[in-house]
Amino acid sequence: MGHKNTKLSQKKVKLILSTTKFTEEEIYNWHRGFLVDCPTGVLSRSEFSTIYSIMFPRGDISTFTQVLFDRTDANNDGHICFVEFISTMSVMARGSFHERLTWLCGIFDQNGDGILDKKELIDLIKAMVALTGGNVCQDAAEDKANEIWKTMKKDIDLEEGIPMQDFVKATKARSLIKSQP
Ligand SMILES: [Ca+2]
Ligand SMILES: [Ca+2]
Repeated sequence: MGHKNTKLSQKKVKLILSTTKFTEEEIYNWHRGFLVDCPTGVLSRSEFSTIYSIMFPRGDISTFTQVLFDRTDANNDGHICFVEFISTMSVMARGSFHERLTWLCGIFDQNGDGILDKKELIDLIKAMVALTGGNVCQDAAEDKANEIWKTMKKDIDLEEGIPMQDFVKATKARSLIKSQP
């Protein structure tokens, strides 16, 4: 079992090459690093949370890591294998701001309807701030959500929520999220 999980076959490398922006050399480097943090070759939910809390020590990203774990665990077996891990890292480390924001919106669109409602937007704002090393309380995140909400509604007249594609395109929303509280 351990051997199966820790081995990086040519087939897996090919798969990763076709689905990520990494080169073959980078894939092997990431794999070596992955095995240092995770000698069994798969990450449990608690190991995953620990790694992220070390990477982002200043913000509370516990909600984010739970949601991210569920999204990264593509086959839903309760563990993250290297292929699942590197797919997520490709977007986080190599994606453009637009790609990362689209990806984050997808993570926080919890009911998967392609629309960010207010609660989803607030969770997204908290995660964005935490990931850039800041910390934001519920009230401040709500204020920011309201601010974005108002701007978006003027542009696209929506009552129910913000379609993800409009949100990602809205430069005002992007700059609001980018800026620290
Ligand atoms: Ca899995
Ligand atoms: Ca939604």
